[in-house]
Amino acid sequence: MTLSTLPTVKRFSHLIGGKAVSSAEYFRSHNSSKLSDVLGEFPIATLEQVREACLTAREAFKTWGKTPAPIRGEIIGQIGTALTREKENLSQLLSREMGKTLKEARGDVQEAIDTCHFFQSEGRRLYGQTVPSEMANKELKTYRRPLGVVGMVTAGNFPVAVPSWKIIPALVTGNTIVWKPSEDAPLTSYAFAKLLEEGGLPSGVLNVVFGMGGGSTGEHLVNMMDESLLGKFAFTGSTAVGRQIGAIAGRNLLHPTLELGGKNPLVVMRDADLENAVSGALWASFGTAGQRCTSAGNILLDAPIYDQFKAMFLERVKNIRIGNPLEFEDVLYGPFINERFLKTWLEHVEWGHADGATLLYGGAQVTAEHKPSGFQGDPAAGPYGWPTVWEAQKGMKIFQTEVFGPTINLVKVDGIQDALEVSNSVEYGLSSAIYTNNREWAYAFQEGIQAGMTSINNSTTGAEAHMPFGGVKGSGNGTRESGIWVLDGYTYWHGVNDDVSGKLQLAQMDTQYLEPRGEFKVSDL
Ligand code: UN1
Repeated sequence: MTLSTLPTVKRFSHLIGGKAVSSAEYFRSHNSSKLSDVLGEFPIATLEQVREACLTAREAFKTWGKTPAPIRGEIIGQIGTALTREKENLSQLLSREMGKTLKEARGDVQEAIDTCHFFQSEGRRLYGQTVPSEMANKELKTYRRPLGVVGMVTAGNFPVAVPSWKIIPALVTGNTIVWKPSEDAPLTSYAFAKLLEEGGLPSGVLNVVFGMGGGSTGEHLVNMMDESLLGKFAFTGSTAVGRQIGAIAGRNLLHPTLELGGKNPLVVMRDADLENAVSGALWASFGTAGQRCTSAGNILLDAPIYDQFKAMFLERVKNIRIGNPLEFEDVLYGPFINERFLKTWLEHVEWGHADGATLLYGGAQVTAEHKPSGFQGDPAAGPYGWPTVWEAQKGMKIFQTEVFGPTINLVKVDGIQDALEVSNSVEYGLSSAIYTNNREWAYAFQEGIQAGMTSINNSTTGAEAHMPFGGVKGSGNGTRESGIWVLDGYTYWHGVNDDVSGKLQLAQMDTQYLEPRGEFKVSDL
């Protein structure tokens, strides 16, 4: 095939101020399950274009920030309607672009719809308080105010749900946005942005700039904090990049939202329902090919059930169905998001060997010559990993370090206190889970675990759209997404004193305090 007969690839644009804007340089997005299927070409925004997007958002903020919150909420409702109508098409596209199963892709889109439902009505609440004053004829009131222009950088593993956790609450509270979506899922992000626009957002309220992260568009957007063009930054991604963003935000006195990595423990106690625990562990380890920040990183097994769980788990692992999720709807997982994720995962396999961990199963790329029995279709069409199971110990590099891939460590512990100590020895603290029917152990875990989220008798994944999402330690800076808690991330509190007395009344000084009366002693009775 000569160059002139190659099928043309559709070119997409940035969305800045309601206009399609192009750049000199482009990158391509591929179908994760079929690398020959090119989904589109996307421009790489320059520093000047990112600055232009921020200035556009700043201009739009003047009107959007003053639009009544219930009206902003109605637009969020209309976005929810548009997403519901396009749910199936968007899910198919999402699955094609980043490789998660259709069931999960539908969940990803549904999480954004749920977020719209929640925040549509938040536009009619967004409560402030009336507070009693210590003086007569004085009114005290509090208001939530928007922060201005929010810069956002998001990851490719949840290309709809996770951006929606930032975009929807930021909009309903009156902020405007410059969003740099993941270079791993640009077409899904573009489609999502068009549905957001369809909901009725005025031009310039949501601006989308495409490109890479470090040294490219993402970094330019982060640097806009130093140019005082942003009032807030929100990021989902690695702990290393989160620390850099946090430092830049800090010197500009901004409080960023940082949702970072995890190495989430899933504990199985000696009394647990093992069938249920094995199902939860299998899903937490291998769902989305392990590419969730809530995926299980270590399975901590109480010593008396270690061997039984290991046997039951490995039996299930050997039968996992893997393949192109658009061709085979019943697979547990599909390909890596792209080759980059496969490469990092293979390096992680090497660490496991260097650590001296015992490889119980997998540990390699799936190829035509070497594939698991449950593999469906053509392994050469996309980057696939074997489900991989290690026996590991606290302190090993594979025990400590997050990796986005179908890999899990079995770690032996002895009793609840040991389970807690081993769980808390990683530097992350995002999600966690325990399987037990002993109330005291479940309670001890809930109280002792260092994590932002805990499941009892369920997997480490599965956060709902109206619960606080986020972690402690290396997993974030304490900000929370979703539910009412996210509102604090996108607003500041404005306290207003309204004095209607017509005279100068000084708090603390002119306050009419009443003296206590004579002392009363119970012993005098
Ligand atoms: C993520 O992996 O970045 O709880 C988010 C879950 C999903 C969200 C995961 N609802 O697994």
